[in-house]
Amino acid sequence: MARLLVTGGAGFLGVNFVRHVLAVTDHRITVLDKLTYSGNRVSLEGLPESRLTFVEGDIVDALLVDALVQDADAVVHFAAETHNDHALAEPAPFVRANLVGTFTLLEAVRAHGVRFHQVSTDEVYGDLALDSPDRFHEGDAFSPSSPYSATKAGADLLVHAWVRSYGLRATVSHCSNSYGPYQHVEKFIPRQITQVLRGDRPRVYGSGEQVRDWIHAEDHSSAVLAILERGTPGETYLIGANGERSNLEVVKLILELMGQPQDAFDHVADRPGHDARYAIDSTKLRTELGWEPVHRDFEAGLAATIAWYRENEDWWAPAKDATEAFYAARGQ
Ligand code: NAD
Ligand code: TDX
Repeated sequence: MARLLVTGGAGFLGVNFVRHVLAVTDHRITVLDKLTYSGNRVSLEGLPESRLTFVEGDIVDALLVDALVQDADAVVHFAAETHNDHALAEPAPFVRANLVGTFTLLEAVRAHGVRFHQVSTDEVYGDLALDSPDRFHEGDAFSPSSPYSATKAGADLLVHAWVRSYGLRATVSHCSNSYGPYQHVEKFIPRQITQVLRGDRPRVYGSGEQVRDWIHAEDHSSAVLAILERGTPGETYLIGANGERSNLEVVKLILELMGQPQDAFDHVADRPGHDARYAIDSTKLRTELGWEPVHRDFEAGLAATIAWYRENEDWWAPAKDATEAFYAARGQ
């Protein structure tokens, strides 16, 4: 039995990971989360208190981080500022949480010789052309285009430097866009689902031809656990499930699954610097660690996600008005 420190465990992917680990292992988990606007304590309700401890705190707080790392066998680092539209509006919190926060954790795991896993994004590799067959691979050079992805890339570089310089036992994963329960309503899929649930129209940035490579959050969780348990320290793994779809395809599928006409959405102002396409080659994770996704049917996964938001309005409704006010001020 291991003791895991999970940062950002009250956010979308962190909650899904905590729930997955508690279900399939006998590990004990301490969650460290600042409960920013995107963290939600309610998402962790109902889980066994004997195996889950929640600490409200900041990953930039070196004393707190050191004390928690000291008691852990491994740290799984999800905590971050994660929304591209916020990063464009106000990048400072991203530099603080993503760069200084990761640095603070690295210093603590270095001091105590603790295994570390960095949860990162495919966006560090920049974007791909819409008409190219290319996909991202582990050896590709970082080329982030946005304030968010630049801070994630910077944090990943710190991890690699700590591995090389201090012999840290660390792995890094880069995942494509995830969907599933407990995702904040600011993100693409939950925003459009909750628009329809409220009787409003989905909003597509620009042409909507941009492509994202969708993976269910539960598959992300099983991949991170596989890397933690069987990955080689120092190595990078790309996580993806061959889920490429344009934003237009996704919004039309949401409308169809929710019984609405396929043209019942609006095109709104585009995102500045909008990345065209992300696509993951996850061959290394599959062949070296034997990982496979469970959710291979995107339509079924999306229908289940729609059902979750339909049934959990109490969870998302408190954040919806502020989210839409933020977008309205930007013509989105
Ligand atoms: P999220 O915004 O839903 O959750 C982030 C969590 O981190 C929140 O609970 C928040 O309270 C916490 N947090 C933020 N700043 C903190 C700080 N200073 N100290 C402690 N906690 C803090 O994000 P998510 O979608 O769950 O993403 C989690 C991780 O996965 C991030 O590192 C992100 O870059 C990465 N990622 C996400 C996706 C995706 O599609 N969601 C894809 C690839 C990678
Ligand atoms: O209302 C919208 N309309 C729209 O067309 C929103 C919120 C988004 N979009 C577009 C922008 C993107 O092309 O949908 C796509 C997905 O947007 P986001 O959900 O904001 O995700 P993205 O910017 O692709 O980044 C996500 O995946 C990688 C996560 O937010 C990151 O944290 C993760 O690293």
